[in-house]
Amino acid sequence: MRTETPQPIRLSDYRPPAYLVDEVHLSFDLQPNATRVKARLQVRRNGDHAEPLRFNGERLKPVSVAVDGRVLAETERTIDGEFLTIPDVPGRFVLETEVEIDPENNKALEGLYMSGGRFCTQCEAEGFRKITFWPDRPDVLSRFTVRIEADRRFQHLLSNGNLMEAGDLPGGRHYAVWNDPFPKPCYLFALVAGELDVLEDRLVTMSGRTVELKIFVDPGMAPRAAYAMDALKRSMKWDEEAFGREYDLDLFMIVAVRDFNFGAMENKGLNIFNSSLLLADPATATDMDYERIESVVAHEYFHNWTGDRITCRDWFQLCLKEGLTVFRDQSFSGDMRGHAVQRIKDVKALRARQFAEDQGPLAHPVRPSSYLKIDNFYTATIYEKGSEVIRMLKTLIGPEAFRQGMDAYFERWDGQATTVEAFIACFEEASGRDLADFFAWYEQAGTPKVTLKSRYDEAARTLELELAQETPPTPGQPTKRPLPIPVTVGLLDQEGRTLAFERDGQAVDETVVVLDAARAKVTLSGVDSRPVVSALRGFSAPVLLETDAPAKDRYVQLAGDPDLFNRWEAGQDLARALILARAGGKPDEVNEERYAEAVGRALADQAADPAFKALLLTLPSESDLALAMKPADPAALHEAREALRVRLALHLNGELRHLHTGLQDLGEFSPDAAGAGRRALRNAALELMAANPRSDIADIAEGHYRAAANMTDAMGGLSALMQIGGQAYEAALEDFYTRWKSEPLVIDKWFAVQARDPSETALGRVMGLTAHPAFDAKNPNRLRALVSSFANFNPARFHDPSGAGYRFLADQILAVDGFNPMIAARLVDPLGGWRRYTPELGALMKAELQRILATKGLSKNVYELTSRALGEDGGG
Ligand code: B3K
Ligand code: ZN
Repeated sequence: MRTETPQPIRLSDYRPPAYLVDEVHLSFDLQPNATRVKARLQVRRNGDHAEPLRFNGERLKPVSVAVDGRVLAETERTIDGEFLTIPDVPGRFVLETEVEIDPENNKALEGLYMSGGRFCTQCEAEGFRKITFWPDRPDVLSRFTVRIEADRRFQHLLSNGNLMEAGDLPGGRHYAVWNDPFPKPCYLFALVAGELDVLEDRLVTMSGRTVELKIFVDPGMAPRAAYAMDALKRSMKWDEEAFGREYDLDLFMIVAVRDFNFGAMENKGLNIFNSSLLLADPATATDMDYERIESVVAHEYFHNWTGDRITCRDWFQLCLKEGLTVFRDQSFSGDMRGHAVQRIKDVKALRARQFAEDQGPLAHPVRPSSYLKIDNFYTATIYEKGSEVIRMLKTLIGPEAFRQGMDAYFERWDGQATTVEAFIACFEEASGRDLADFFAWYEQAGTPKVTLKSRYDEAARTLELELAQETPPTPGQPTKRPLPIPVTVGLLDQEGRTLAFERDGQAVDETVVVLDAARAKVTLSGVDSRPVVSALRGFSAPVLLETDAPAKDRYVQLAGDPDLFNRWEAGQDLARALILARAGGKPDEVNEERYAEAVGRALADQAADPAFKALLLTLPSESDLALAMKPADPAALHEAREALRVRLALHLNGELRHLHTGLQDLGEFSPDAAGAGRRALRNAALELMAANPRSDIADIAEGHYRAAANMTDAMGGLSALMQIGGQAYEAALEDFYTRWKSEPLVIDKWFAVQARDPSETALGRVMGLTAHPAFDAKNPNRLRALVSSFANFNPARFHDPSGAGYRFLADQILAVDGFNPMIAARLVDPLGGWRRYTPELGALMKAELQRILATKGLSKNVYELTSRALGEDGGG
């Protein structure tokens, strides 16, 4: 057990940096096991104080430290594994340090490390301190010049900014010098060195400047970067049009690496990507991969303004760049692929991850107020809920004021590190509104529950809406205040036609009701007939909505609510209620049948987009359902959900087969939204057909797999076969492996599909796969494919009543924590919700958390999440 309890960092303790670094010259002599880093910093005392200089530095082997050219004796400075401290320094001086680091043995993948024989870096949030001594905090902005020297087999030598100089050196070595004219925090520093192929293109910006675009990838992979390049160009143009933001350097580079802790990183002018989010061709990538590549390329590019040009004052302000940039990438994807479908997908992700977070021990506000390891706060709340908050802001003040506020923000804060308060102030000025109440969205954790009751008065032709809100307590926040919640409302008549009404004397089809107190009443007039209320259209606020509307209203909405989000939502609500009823021992067969019929009618709608229909066909996920069942019983939910799937499959047999045959892709593959939508619907049809117990279904699935001309269809076939099981599945798995064994990204999919198998034998299989020669826990993609997929997407088996699924996960966490704490900590989450499950399961989950916490030498990352999950702060 730990002997000392790590101390949290608090927002209220923020102090400006004691020393600033205006300029730095870094010089790297790259050797896999012994890289030398020389740093020459122009340091300046910030303010009038006599504090010693204290710079971060971890896992650095010091060689020398000099102030203004004089090497300090060991008695004149302290280096303790966390800090370099120099008690006595002048007001302005040059600090020169030299250290040695070991990239080859850096398996935490933070700082400078090696992936696939190449050097690369990851510095956000606190990795730069593993490269050199530095005030490693985002509010120290410096101009970087970087010299890289290496053996010539490391063919490309890359860093941020513009290439100033390059050439050969004696002894088979070469060098390059880079300069980044934009001051930046050290977390945006990047370096890459190695043998890479490059895909090049260029783009003329809105002011007529030509920007060189280069994507560096593993040798032979350049053609697979074509889609990312296309997405990059579209993103650059979109940011000019939607936000007036132009790219600022002459060169923009992206590098793909195989070993990366998360998706991608927005280093200034040199984005580094997990190769899974960059490389795609029809044979090896699914439509979902294409979609994610497009959105992540956009996200990292958009950071150039929201993150790089304007950064965060401290890590508590993380949502300032992340929530805002997610909002920007979601808007972009909506423009590219259709707003309704995009919105549904975004809300599904929000509910699955963020709502779950809010219901667990790790619930925290969009702007948290304390942490142990900032790595643990790259959460769905900061990202996804952070984006929802911006979206509500735009709804509340309107698009013009929103754009004006953004313009003011870019203008005022360019080149600086700032806060959420400063950001919101720009919108207060632009809209002339007091946003003090709105700010509570940043400070209060938890998902508000909104209830809506409606009363129609036929004689007066009025509809009274009575709204109320309540946010349940979250750890550390026992009482909650009301938030301003925009609820977009429209009305339908009983036939599903739009019903116009009046609000404050104005005739409208839709209105935004702002619920800004615990309860409120609003009266809509001119309502000609008893309406169906379509509320929270487009999911206008991240809340749980409960209404007193009868189920029949949902059927009207499912048949034709013009708000496609609510049309989809109506189907999900109906399905959720039926599954929960069955899981609770009260199956409602009549309405199950009615629901199947309604889905059939919705599928027949010729006007509806296939991508939308694919979403209609998919039932709420088991983890979504688990949030609605108290206490959650994953086995009962799995069975009940399967039962509804079987009913749908039987009832819609004809339609599904028809879709499956009719939507076959005959022409050339196109990754665009239209092509992807058709494939999504065809694969969703197959997925549902797989629930049909009839024997010819296995043949159809096998045929689908064998005939697949692209990875989307191959995976559609393989996962349908996985559900059916048996010989055909085993044969397909073997075929798939043999065919793709030299393609790591495809083999990740092979692991993931097996991890999601809900059949009884799957846990044994998953455990066996950890010994497979292709399994490598040191590669985060591979680990995620097997272990996270199992724990997050296979509730039926993860929650095995024996507790074996939990034990497996805890063993993995402990093993991975030995070399990669950031990744180990991400695996804790599935155990964190133990209080939401049946007492038997909860106790088994808790026991595994306790076993983890009792382990010696635990990282701060895993310690923080485990102790919080247990509701303890120390663990003794
Ligand atoms: N800013 C990075 C995330 C860094 C995570 C560090 N643990 C990628 C992104 O959000 O764009
Ligand atoms: Zn980001």
